[in-house]
Formats: sequence, C-alpha cells, structure tokens
Amino acid sequence: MCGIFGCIGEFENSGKAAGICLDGLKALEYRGYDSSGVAMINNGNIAITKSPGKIELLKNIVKLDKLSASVCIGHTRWATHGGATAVNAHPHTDSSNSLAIVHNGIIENYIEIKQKLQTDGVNFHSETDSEVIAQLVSFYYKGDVQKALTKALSELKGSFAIALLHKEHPETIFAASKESPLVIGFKEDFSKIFLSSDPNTLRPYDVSVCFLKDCQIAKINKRQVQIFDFDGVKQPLESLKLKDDLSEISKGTFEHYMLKEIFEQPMSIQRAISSFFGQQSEENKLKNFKKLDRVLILGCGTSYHAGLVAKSLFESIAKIPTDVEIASEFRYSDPIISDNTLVIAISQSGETADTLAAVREAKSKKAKILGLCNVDFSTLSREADETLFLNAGPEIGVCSTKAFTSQLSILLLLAFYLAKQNHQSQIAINRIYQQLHSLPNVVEQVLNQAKEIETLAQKYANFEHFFFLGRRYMYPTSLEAALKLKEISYVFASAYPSGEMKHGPIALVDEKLITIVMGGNLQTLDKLSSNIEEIKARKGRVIAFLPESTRGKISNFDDAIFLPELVDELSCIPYSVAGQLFAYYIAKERKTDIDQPRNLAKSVTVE
Ligand code: F1P
Repeated sequence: MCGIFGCIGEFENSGKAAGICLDGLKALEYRGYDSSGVAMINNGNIAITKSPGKIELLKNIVKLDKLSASVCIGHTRWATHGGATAVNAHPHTDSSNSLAIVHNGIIENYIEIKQKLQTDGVNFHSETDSEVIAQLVSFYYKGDVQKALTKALSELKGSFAIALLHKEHPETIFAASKESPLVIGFKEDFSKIFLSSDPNTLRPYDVSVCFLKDCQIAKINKRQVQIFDFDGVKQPLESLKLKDDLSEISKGTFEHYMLKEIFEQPMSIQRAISSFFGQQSEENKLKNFKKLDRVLILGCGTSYHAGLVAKSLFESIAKIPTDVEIASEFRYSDPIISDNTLVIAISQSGETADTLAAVREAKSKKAKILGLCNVDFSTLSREADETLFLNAGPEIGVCSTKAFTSQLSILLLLAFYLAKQNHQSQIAINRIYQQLHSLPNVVEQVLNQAKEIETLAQKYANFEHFFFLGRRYMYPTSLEAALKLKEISYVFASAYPSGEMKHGPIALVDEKLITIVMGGNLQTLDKLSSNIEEIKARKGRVIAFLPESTRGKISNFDDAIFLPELVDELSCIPYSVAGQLFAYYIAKERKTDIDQPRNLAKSVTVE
C-alpha cells in the first residue's frame, strides 16, 4: 500500500527528473511514509537511493546536483510484508541488478513464486512480496521487457500497480495495473511524461491524463506513450484534461494540519451543504435513485462511522430500512442486494481498497452505486454510477476530521431528499431543517471552547485507557471520538452504546479507567445519567460532554464540557468536533506525530 511516481522527458536542469520524482512522492506521502526510494539509470546501470522513514530523509541523501538522468521512478511505502527497513524499501531489483521495480498492492501468491525461483537458484534480498515481481520479470527476460512483464504478471495473484526500469532500455518506463490506480500525465507534445498513483499530484504540471485500466500495460518512451492489454493488443490512449485546483495546501498559522482542518469545519460544513444543493439541482445526480426500498452503506474507519449515523437518519427521517457494513467484511458475506437497493459507498479519499472491493462486489450484483467522496478523479468517483463530492478541500492530516462532518452534513441532506421521495411528512423534517443552517455557527461556538478542552486534555493525558459511551446518535459519535484518540494519541480507547456497559465492560471500571460520556442525544439523556451513576458507584472517573441546558442539573461527573444544544439528528456534528479537539490536545501533550501517526496512512490501498 503505497504511492508510485515516475517521470521521463526533457527537463531543464540536471537532476530534474529525480527532483520531480521527490516532489511527487512528497505529494503521495499520504499513502504511506514507512520508507521511500527512487531509481534511475546512471552510466548504463540501475542506480537506487532509498531510505527508511519519511521523504524528507530520502531528500537528504539524494544528490540531485550529481544526477543527470531524465528518467526516474520512485515509491513511498506503507509496509505490508517485511518491516520498515532500507532493505525492504522500494525500488527492488533482481539479482543481477538489471532492472528496478516499484509496486503498490499485495502479491498474494508471492511465497509460492519465491520458492519456485529459489529452487531455480535466485537469491532474494528482502522480506517483501514486491521483490518477486523484479525477480520473476528478470527470470523471463530475453531482450523484450514487455513480454517478460506480461508473462510475469499472468502468474501474479492479487492487486498491483507497478513501474519498471530496465538498464538495457534506458529511455523507457514500463507500467502495469490491476485493481490499483495508476495514471499517466503528458504534455501535448509528449515532451514531459509523468506516472502517478494519484492524478491530483500531476496538477502542477498542466498535463492531460490517461488512467491505466485494469490489466493494462503502458510503455512510456521519451515522446511516446503506448498502452497494451495483457495479451499485447494495443489499446487507445484515452485522455482528459485535469481541472485547475487552487486549493491551498499549507498549515497556515496552525501547528498541525489536523488542527487547521478542525478549525476549517464551519466553512467546510457550509460548503458541503451548498454543494449538495448545487450537485442535486444542477446535475440532478440523484435522478437514477428514485424507487428505493432499502439503502446499503459501505465504508471503513471514519467513513463507516458516518454510515452508522446515516442509518439512524435514513430510518427515522426517510423511513427507509438501511444497513451499514464495514466494507472489508461485506465483500465476503455473499450479500443479498435487491433491484431497489441503493448502495452508498463513503470514502474521503475514494481510494480505500476495502471500500472499492466492496463496491465491485455490489456492482457485480447489479447494484447502482452512489459514491460520497472528497477527491476528484478518485477511483471511487470513476467507478460509482454517481458521486456526491464533499468539497471539504484537501484533508492532509491522516486522521479524518472535516471530511467526517462534511459526510454527516451531506448524508443528512440525503435523508431529507429520500424522505421526500418516500412521501414522508415535512413536519419532522422542518424541525431539523430549521437548525441545519445554524450548524456552522454552532461548530464555531465549539471551536471557541478549544482552550477549555485543551485544559481538560492536559489533565487526563497520562491515562492509558479511555471508554466512550453514548446512546442513539451519540454511539457512532463515541466510536468516532475513540478512533481519533487511538489514531493520534496511541492510547487504548473503546466505545460502547452506554446501555451495554452493564452487560460486560463495566468489569473494567476502576480509578484508572476514564469514561467519557457523549450526552448530545436529548431523547436518552436520563438513561445516560443513570449510566454515569453506575460508573461513579464503582470509583470510575467520568468526563461528560453535555448540552448547555443540563448545566447544574447533571453533576455526577468529575469534569464536564457543556456544548451548544441541537436536535438529536444534528448533535453528532458539534460533539464530534469536541471529540476531535480532545484527541488532538491529548496527542499534543503526549508529543506524538499528529499529522502522520505511526503505522497509519491516509489512504489505505490494500485489502
Ligand atoms: C478510511 C480510513 C480513515 C482513517 C484513516 C485510514 O478512509 O479508515 O477513516 O482516518 O485515514 O482510512 P476513506 O475511505 O474515508 O478515505
């Protein structure tokens, strides 16, 4: 699970191809930052520089001023097979150092292939699955790289995007893709050609792009791009022009991207709301989804939590039965999908492999797919029948914040739309609708409480176990708050529907366990208050996030933050913002790598 970047062409300065590759890798770092590396051909030999850790470390050791190569491929890695070491870093070579490959994906039958090659006397150097590709291509090579690559690929099981350099063909990059994105960008006269896992990284170069389709090979020479299928049959070069994107990708005055993105939420929620109306009315993206008897939502991580909130919204507002499935589980569940089921796939990045695999499974059963996504040209947006874009702007922090609240805003509007289609009374809708437009304002008020939340986080930052409790809409809100804490603070955090506490987890309560109750669901507040008593009776410590109106009425907690009050259907938004701030300040106190937490990647491109 990784990012691939490559370039070939007439670049102005010496070292330029490598420099461009390093910039490309930096932009792809969200796909993994365990190690990185670049390969070029120097004086007729493969020259590789690689380093464990982030791109900055690679930049320090690549001697750009000494490099004149006009062809370069590079890789940023999220480790799957083998630790985050220099040996396991890509690019990988064959034993005779005649070629270099970079790979994104997983080769499921790599052990089998490795053993076969070892029997034939091939020596392996790394623990990765990717090295078998390099060794296998080399094993089949008899002067024609494309032939050898095709033969090797036909033996691989799993998903892959690959770029390859061969020292006997120094002016060519070979690339191949199966269930893993790879896009070629080129100037009109083909004077500069690029290869990347993500089209958005090619925006600075003002190029047209061609997405490599499933099971295609590209042969990229100076001034020429040729596409073939795995049988060697030439395919058309279908290209499109990327739109300009002027989105600002800087931290501004904030210490971390995550904090900046938390504070952007009044604006991003407002944008999500207006863009929903725009996308619905101008393009009528929902016209194909009218006769529905069921909704099925797919997603992972934070996007799955947004799906859980949507289930309650769709069922209570639109009265449409709704199921939510963790995408990685859905694929193997032999799902039943009727003709009138709408499948909604939620993914900030639109590249999450589990979600894409689930979408493909649903499509194979003839389901219509509505994508909910933040990234233009992402795989999800290209594979879904329609996509509603969040328009939240780039989310750089690995931990999802503004994308989540934008997802919730759009899902709420979708619930209203479905309610109308399903002829539901407008009275219930109006009650919620009236408060919808106050959301940005309410979130602003929560942000104004950041200092208070920071002080609270400082007090509890040294505890190792946190338990989040909530009922109804506050249960997924609790799951999300616990996930934020796990992702960036590395403390153990779990979430439960508060009624379930007494059915087992209450055994964990002691003075070292911090229970955080999310009290934004007015309908169930009395019950939640009793659950707090049960924890206090067992010497547990309780932090409560409660509606302002309960100040002085509920007091059986150790600490509390009072938040603005909204109808139950909307309160998950301000409470999630409070949860994000709490996790952020705990992580800051614990001095973790907040924007790029250990072991994680923003875009999880393997199953
Ligand atoms: C799903 C997700 C994120 C999480 C992390 C890893 O991403 O689980 O929710 O914060 O970044 O991936 P996506 O499908 O919404 O892009």
